[in-house]
Amino acid sequence: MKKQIILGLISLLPISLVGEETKPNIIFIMADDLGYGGLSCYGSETIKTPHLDALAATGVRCTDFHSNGAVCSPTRAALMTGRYQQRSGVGGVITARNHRDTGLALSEWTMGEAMKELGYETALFGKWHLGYPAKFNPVHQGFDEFKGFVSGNVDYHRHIDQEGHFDWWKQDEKKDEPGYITDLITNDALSFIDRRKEKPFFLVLHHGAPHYPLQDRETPGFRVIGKGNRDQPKQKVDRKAVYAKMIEIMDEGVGRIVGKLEELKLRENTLIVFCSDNGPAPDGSSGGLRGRKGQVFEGGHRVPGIFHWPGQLPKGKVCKTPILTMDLLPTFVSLGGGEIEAKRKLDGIDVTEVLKGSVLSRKPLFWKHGSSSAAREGDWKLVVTGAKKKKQIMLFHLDNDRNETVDLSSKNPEKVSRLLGLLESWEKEVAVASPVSQ
Ligand SMILES: [Ca+2]
Repeated sequence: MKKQIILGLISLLPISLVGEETKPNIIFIMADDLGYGGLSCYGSETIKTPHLDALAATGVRCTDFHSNGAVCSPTRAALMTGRYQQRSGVGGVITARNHRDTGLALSEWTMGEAMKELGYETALFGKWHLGYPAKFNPVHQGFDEFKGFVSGNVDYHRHIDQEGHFDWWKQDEKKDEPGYITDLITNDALSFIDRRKEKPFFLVLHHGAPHYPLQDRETPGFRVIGKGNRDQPKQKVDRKAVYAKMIEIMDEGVGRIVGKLEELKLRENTLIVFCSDNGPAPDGSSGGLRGRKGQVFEGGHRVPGIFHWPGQLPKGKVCKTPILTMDLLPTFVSLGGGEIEAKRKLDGIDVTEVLKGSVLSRKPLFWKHGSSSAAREGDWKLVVTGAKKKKQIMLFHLDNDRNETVDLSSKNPEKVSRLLGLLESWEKEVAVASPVSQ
């Protein structure tokens, strides 16, 4: 019986391998709370990121790339589902204190499952933040391998979350190992590439950097199990220097991964994508944009976005078309030779041709965080902040005023009215949580 099964598998192999040699490997790297101004290729004068700069200089550097959320979990839900995060019920942070039993529904069709269906070897290393119990683990959402943490942040050395829970996992079991998490994530990536290089692979790296706590390789661990402790006392850390170092160590990891691909002669057939999950916390830089993490002004969601694939994507191009996190799933599926079935009803779109230089006029785009929300159509952006008596409505024209300094609402009442209408319709539509059809 066993022999028959093995023979059966062997006879199927040539068929299943058809096309696989031409599929690109995809490596997706996401920083945590890295603002628009957080890399040297996006204007930082104090943080040196030569490896990401090189990818930007010889690939596509997006100046209008946006996280779907203004905070962590929502952006990750949009990334995994290819839809506005409200549709999967993850409109806010899945907090370590109050949401320990919830997570992204297993009935959602995720990016991991999509790529698995296309024959990819899949892994996610680093931050998940889409559910604490083992049943919500990435290995149950299409990823062959998971190593990392499931909360919003851990002590970079002791791997303890801000509520005092130990939080380092191998697959869906808690298992510790020594190391600084940014290095562990890079090391796991290198090991995965070595082990899985014979087949097309889809590798997701969700760094903790530069989210608090501010710790580089030398900053001692401080959290203890059983005791909530968000960030170390400010006076004990040179915050500016450590913050820069955290990003530079992540960049060094990008360099090691590119080096590994070159060593294995995989560079030509590998797409590397880099972005952030939301705007900066107070230690970071929005590059002059208004607002920061947790806000729907540009600073809260316009982030670095870099795409690099030698010979396939333009070299040294600046892409000015809006791209959102939710576009990555359909784009990766398309590059992997698949098609999105109509029944999925994704909000994200395949942006491959946009990255190659096509001009695209997008449907209106929306952001929502708490009682604040925003709608964008072309270069017009409506921002609504506060609730009831504190409600404030602003209108900006991003082409002339990317930093949202001049409120044009009183001069353009018709535009305000149109965008308000679109926003209200959208809010009603996505408020009904419904898993992607299976
Ligand atoms: Ca974040």
